[in-house]
Amino acid sequence: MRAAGLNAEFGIAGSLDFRETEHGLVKAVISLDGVGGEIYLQGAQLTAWQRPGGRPVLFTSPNSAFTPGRAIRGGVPIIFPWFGPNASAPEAPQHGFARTAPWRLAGVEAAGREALTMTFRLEDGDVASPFWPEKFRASYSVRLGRTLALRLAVQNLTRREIRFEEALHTYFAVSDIANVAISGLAGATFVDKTQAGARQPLTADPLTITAETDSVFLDTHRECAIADRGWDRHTTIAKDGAASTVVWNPWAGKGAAMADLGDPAWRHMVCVETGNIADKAVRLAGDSEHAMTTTISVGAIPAP
Ligand code: TA6
Repeated sequence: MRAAGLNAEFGIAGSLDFRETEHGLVKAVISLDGVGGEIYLQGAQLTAWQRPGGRPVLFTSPNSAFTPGRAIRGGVPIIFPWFGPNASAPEAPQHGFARTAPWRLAGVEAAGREALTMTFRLEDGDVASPFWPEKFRASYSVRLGRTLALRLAVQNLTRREIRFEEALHTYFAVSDIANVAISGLAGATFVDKTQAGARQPLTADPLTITAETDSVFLDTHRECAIADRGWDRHTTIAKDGAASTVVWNPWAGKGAAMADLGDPAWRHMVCVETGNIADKAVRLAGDSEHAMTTTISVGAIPAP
């Protein structure tokens, strides 16, 4: 549905407006009391979230493409139904089809001007993927307020078990990657994708980033936090129904070479992703549903 139709059905004067972009995408612009955000219908991709008087919490690359069928570099890409390359189909798109798929807006619920919840739907018929031809219904809700709550639920519409990976691939804005310390992962085993997938426990506490970092923590259920001493910002990432956490920054070489990221943009983002990946992929029984949630809160760095 295009912007005019969405405004007629879901628009809320002064709070929720749908717009066509110059390259033919449709986005929702949310403006509440001090809280703002943007969500593209393509991929149901949240690309901006601001809090009262605060800097943007999410990072979206100034060099990102915003064209139909191209993944937007930033915000919260929905990774589903596989993470990374598709092991059985090298020609399949990296990170699955959900982040470039045409999600449908199913509902909007406003809590005055404090918060707004938008719910999106995607079904197998919307994508007809040859790489994962399962019958499914995905529902994704975004609650924008002073905190951000994201929920991805997948229904198995078949009568047999299906397997899928998933992640909310969140890009956090940071003052500079050198100012960042990530807590909540110490002692957890991670797959180091910069070291050919070697598995080792994280000994550093907190995790700081001084080189390319692409770490998949397969079995962590704890809350993580990003402390950014450059902005005196403490971002808490709580989760439920998600066993894996990924920490990624491409660093100088890869970051500068990415046309939709570049230098110095790579210095101003870190991904801390919530998901169910590899060994922790979801194995969902027939006629059942799995839900994963993440709740993101922002405050000042607590006194030691
Ligand atoms: O989550 C980290 C990662 O898997 C990295 O390996 C890197 O590929 C990143 O995702 C971005 O992937 P993309 O397909 O968006 O360029």
